[in-house]
Amino acid sequence: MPMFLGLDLSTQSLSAVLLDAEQGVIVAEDSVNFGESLPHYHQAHGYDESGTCGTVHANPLMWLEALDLLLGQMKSRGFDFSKVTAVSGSGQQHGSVYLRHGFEEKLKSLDTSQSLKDQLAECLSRSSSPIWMDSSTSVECVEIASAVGGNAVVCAKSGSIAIERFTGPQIRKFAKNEPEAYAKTGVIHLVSSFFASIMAGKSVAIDYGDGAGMNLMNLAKGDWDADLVNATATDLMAKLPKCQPSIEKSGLISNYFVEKYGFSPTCETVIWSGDNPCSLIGMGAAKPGKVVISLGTSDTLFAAMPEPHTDPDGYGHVFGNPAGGYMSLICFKNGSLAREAVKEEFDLEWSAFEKESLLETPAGNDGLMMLPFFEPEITPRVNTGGPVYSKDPDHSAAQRVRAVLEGQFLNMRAHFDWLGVEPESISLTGGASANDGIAQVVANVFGVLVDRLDVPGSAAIGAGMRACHALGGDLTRLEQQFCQAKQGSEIVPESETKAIYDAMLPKFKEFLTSQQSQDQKKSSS
Ligand code: XUL
Repeated sequence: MPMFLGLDLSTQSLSAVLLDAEQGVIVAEDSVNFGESLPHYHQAHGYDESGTCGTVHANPLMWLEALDLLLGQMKSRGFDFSKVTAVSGSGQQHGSVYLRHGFEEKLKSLDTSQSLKDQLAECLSRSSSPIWMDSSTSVECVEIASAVGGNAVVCAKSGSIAIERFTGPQIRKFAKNEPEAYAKTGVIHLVSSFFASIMAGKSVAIDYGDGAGMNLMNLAKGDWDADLVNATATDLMAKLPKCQPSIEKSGLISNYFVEKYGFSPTCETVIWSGDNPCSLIGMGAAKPGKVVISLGTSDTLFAAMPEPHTDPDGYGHVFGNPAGGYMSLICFKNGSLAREAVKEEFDLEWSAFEKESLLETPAGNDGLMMLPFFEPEITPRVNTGGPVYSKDPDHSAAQRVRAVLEGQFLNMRAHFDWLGVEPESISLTGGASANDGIAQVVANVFGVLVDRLDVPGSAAIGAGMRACHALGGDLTRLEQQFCQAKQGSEIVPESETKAIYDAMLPKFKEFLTSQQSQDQKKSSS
């Protein structure tokens, strides 16, 4: 029986799903939450919250400990790893891990009587990993862009302008601020390729999906761009793994996993990709036509792209589509972050976001608009110092709930025109997508049908599907098996609401622009 394991190393947890590609069913799933299961790292939400000036790092040892914990937990629950034909994975995008020369040798000689964390700690040349939430590299972005002739050049080459959370600017900051540690670094991995290397027992490639989120890869060539790499840091080319299509196999699984957890020595490994590229596969959206909104810590909107074209405003990105070709992605930092802030402010349950509760307020919220930027936002780039309201801030909890949701989805509508897609329907994924009230607001604001898939965790499932695809599995068949809309999950837009939101959109854009110019004045004074 062909079984494929998909792992997903996200911001807050490490999850696993096992796909039976014969029967088309998920046979097992399990997860470890970093904050709950590994409290000794003091990273309750998966990252160090004490960073200043936009610095957000996580502890890579926590990720390694989570991998041993998850596999050990699954084994003790009776999971038989010997059935796994191939394994691949998905990682939170942009985050980077800095490893000394000798990392590869260490991987080859791992001792099963010790943990990954204890054995690999000495390989780190930087004790923490900057992650996607880091916005501390504005200076480095300007430096890289001006070195290659401006952001239009960076965007034409890499699919995005120089972006603070992207790996290139993060590497530049490290090389500038800690030159000795940078010099001791033999290889720089993404979160995804770091874990892919652990599984394969050797340093493996970065795929086109996640590699495009670095401001270092030339999208058209599918390889590192010498100008961008040289503009980023000295000797960087020698520290980058290879760049490869997402479908590449990376050899048999490391003996560590065979001996310790009972994987078969013939189990294949497949290179990993980023969480959004993996979700594209897991949502059955690999071919152009489907628009996906993922509601996670950050919210993202993505779709496969027949031809790459870039966002003239510089907020959106073009990545490699793991199934070949390209995908677009727009990331909104204030996703669950903002919804949770409103929930906590009024001490609400998630039921307050459900359909019944939303009936307490009308679509359009009687003209009350909210810019839901509890944290500095990246799409658009604005730091309002907290949420901003178009009317007196003395609102009821119900008004505030509607305001945050309408603000989030109007902001998405305001920033996705460059994709050139008129969605006929939207597929929702991510933790909050199960909530019918939230799904209804998405359907109403965009004026299209919304569906949810029958499976949780599209990134892990996408990773499992990629593992099967790389071993010759048929992607169309896999989509039919694993990416069907859940019966009864469709949410139809309510009549008349489209007209309300069509009228509200220009007002929202105006409100947003006025706040952006206030923010610019503040930061230049
Ligand atoms: C995408 C992005 C986030 C992370 C979250 O550009 O930064 O969606 O991938 O894991």
